[in-house]
Amino acid sequence: TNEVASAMPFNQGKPSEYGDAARMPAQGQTVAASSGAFAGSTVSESNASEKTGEGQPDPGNNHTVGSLDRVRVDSTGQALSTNQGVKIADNQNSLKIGLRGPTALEDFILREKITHFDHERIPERVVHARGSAAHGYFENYKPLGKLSKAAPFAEAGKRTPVFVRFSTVAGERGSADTVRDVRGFAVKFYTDEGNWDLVGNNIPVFFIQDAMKFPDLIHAVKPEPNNGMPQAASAHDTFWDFASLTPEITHMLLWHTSDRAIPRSYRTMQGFGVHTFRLINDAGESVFCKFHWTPKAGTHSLLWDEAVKIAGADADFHRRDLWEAIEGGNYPEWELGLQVFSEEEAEGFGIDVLDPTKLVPEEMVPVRAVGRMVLDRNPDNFFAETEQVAFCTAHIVPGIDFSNDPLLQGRIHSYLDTQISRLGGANFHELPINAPVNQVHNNQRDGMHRQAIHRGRAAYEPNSLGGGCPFQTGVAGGGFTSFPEPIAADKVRGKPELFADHYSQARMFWISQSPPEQQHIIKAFLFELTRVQTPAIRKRVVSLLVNVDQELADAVADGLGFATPDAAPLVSTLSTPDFDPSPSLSLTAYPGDGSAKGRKVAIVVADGTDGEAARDIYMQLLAEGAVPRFVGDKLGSVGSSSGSDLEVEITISAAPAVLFDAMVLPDGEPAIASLMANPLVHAFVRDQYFHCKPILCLGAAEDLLAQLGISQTLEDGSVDEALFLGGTAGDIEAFKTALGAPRQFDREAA
Ligand code: HDE
Repeated sequence: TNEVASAMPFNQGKPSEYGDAARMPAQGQTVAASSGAFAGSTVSESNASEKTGEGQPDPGNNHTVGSLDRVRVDSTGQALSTNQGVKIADNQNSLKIGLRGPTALEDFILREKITHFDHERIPERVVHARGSAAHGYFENYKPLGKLSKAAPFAEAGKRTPVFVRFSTVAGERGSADTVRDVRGFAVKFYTDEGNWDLVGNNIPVFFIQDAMKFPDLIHAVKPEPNNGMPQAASAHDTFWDFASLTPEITHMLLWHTSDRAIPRSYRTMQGFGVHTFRLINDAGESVFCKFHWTPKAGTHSLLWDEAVKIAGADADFHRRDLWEAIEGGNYPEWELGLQVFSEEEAEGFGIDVLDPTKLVPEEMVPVRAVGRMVLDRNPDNFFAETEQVAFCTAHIVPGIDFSNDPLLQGRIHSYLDTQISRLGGANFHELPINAPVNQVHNNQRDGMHRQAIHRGRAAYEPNSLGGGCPFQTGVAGGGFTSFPEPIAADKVRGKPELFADHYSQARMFWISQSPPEQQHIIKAFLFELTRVQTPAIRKRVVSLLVNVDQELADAVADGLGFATPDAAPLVSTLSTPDFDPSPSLSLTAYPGDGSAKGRKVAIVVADGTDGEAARDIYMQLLAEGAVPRFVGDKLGSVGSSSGSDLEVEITISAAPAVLFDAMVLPDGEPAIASLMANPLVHAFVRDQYFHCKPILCLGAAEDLLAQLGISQTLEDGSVDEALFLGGTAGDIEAFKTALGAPRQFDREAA
C-alpha cells in the first residue's frame, strides 16, 4: 500500500502552501506589468488594495495571485495578537474579579474577540448564494484584433488571470450542490485594461425576457414565504404557478428538466454568456457575439436518483470535486468559443437575438474556438476570495459592449447595486479579490472602509492644482467608448413581436435530445409536478407542453394521471420558424477528450481479495489520472490472497456508490463470499448498475453480479457496453475507456 499511497494524486504537484513557491503557477504568463494609459506614471507609492504592482512582477508570476500575496497572512511561527498588534498572554480565560467573580468590563481582549465574532457574517447573495471558485488563466489562441480590441484577445499565447465562481441559483449558502437548478458560471478576467466579468450560466437561455420579471421569478422559486420550504428546489407550487402563467419560460423549462440541471461536476459542464454581446475593433466596427465555454473533460451529468442520494452522502459534492481536482494537479479546462454574426445576418435568423429565451443554433452560426481557460489554483480563504468576489455585468473593457437585450440591460444595474448591501458599501472594488491588476485613478473619494490613501488636494477634474491628473484619455488613449448605435424610437413599455414565439426553440431543444435525455426530461417534469399540490397548476404546465410536442405532453399528463389538456393559447399569430434538430443541444455532442482524468473508481475489497490484481488495477487507474479508492466494510487492513495486505481507504457506509463514477470487484473467492453476504454491498452494486456506470469484475466476482440478477445481456438482447466480466487485459482496457465515455443509458430501459 505504501507504493499506492505515495502515488495518490492528492496534494501532489502543489509546490507548497506558503511562500514564493506557492505564488508560482506552473506556466508563465505574458501580461505586461504596467501597461495602459498610466504605463509611464511616476507615482511610486504602493497600495495593496489597488494593486499598483510595484515595478515588474517576477517572471512567470501570476499577476492576480501575486498581488493577492501581499494581503495573505501566514501565522506559522507567529504569536497571537489583538487587532492592534498587542501580544496575547492568555487566550483561555477572561479577566475576572476573583477566580469566581464577575468579568471586568475593561477586558478589551475578550470584548474585541467577541465583538469581531458577532459581526463575522455578511448577507448571502440574494441568488447564487451557494458556490465555489478557483483561480486560473485564460490563454488566447490567435490575435482577434479584427473582431475585438479587448485586451485578452490581443496576442497569441497571451494569458489573462481569471477567478471563476460556479454556483447554484435558488439554494441558500449551505444548501446541497446536486439539486436540480441552473449553475452559475461567472468569470472575472483581470485584464491589463481593467476587469471584465462574463457572468454566465451553464444553460444558454433564461427563464424570462425582461429584467422587470426577475424579482417575480426569484420570489416564485425561492422557499415559500409562509413556511420557508422547500430549500434549493423548484419542485413546489409557487415556482410552477409562476411558470404556468409565463409562457416565455417554456424553452428554459425543457433545459431545466434536462440533465443539464444536474451536472456531474463543475468541470464537466458548459458555460454560456447567454445574452448577445457586442465586440468592437480598433476601427470602431461592431459585430454581435455569443460566448460559449466547452469543458475539455466532456459534458457529464448525474441521474436524478443519484443526485438526490449524493445530496445526503456529500452535500459538497461539486465543491469537493473542484477542490480535489485542482489540489491533485488535474486542472479543469474549458475552451472559449465565439458565435459571431452581424446585425444584418441576425435579421435572417427567424428569432430576435436580443431575446434571452432564444439561442442561435450552432448549425446556423458555428462556434469558433478562440482560447482556453485553465483553473490551476484553489483560493487560500473561502470568505476573502470566494464569498467576497463581486461579479458585475457592468464590468466590461474596451472591445466589449452590451446589446439591448432587456434582461442584460437590467443586470447592468443590479450587480453593482447588490454588492453595496452585500459587501457593506461602495468601496467593495478595493477588496483584494475584486481590485483590477492595473491601478485605479479617479476622483471618487471616501465612503465606508476606504483603503486607498489618496494624495494631493485636487479630487476633481478639470483641475490645475493636480497638474490636470488624473486625466481623461479619449478613445485613442485607450479609454472606453460605447458603440454609437443609431436609435430613433418611441419610449414604450413592450416587446418586439418575435419575442412572442415561445415554443419553436423549445421544440427544437426537445427534438434534439437523445432518447435517454428525453426520458429524463419526462421523469423530471413528473417529479417536479408531482410535488406541486395544486392540480390546476399541473394542468396549465402540461398545456404549455402541448405547444412543444404532443408526445411529451401526453407522457407527462399520463404520468400525472389526467388526460392531456388543450394547448395553451398562443399570444401571437405570427408564423414561427420550424427549426431542424440541432445536434449540439444534446449533451452527447461533447465527449471531451474521453480521458478518465478525475473519475472516481471504487475498488471494493474484503478479507481474501486478490491483492496483487487489485493493486495492479489501482496503479493502472492512477496512471490514467483517475482517482481509485479501496473501499471496504471497515477501515484497517484486509488480508490478501496474493501479495501484501490491502489498506481500506474509505468504508461503504461513509462513501456509498453514488460518490463514485465506476467500480471494480476484484477476484478472491473468500472475499466475494463475504461481500455477497453484505447487504450494503448489494446496494452499492445495484446503484452502480442502475446509475449506468462502468463495472469491472475480475474472476469470481462475476458470481456476485449473477446473484443480483445482473448480466451482460440487456432486456432487449443487446450487449451491455459498460459491464466487463472476466478481467482479461482487453476488459481492463475497455473499462478504462468507458470511464471517460457517456453512461450506459440502455440499462435504464430495463
Ligand atoms: Fe444574475 N444576479 N441576475 N443572472 N447572476 C446575481 O449578483 C440578476 C441572470 C448570475 O458567482 C446577483 O452578486 C438580475 C442571468 C450568476 O457571484 C444579482 C437578472 C444570468 C451570478 C443578480 C439576472 C445570471 C448572479 C446576486 C435579470 C446568466 C452569481 C449576487 C435581469 C447569464 C455570480 C450578485 C457570483 C448573481 C441579478 C439574470 C447569472 C442580484 C436582476 C440571465 C452566475 O445582482
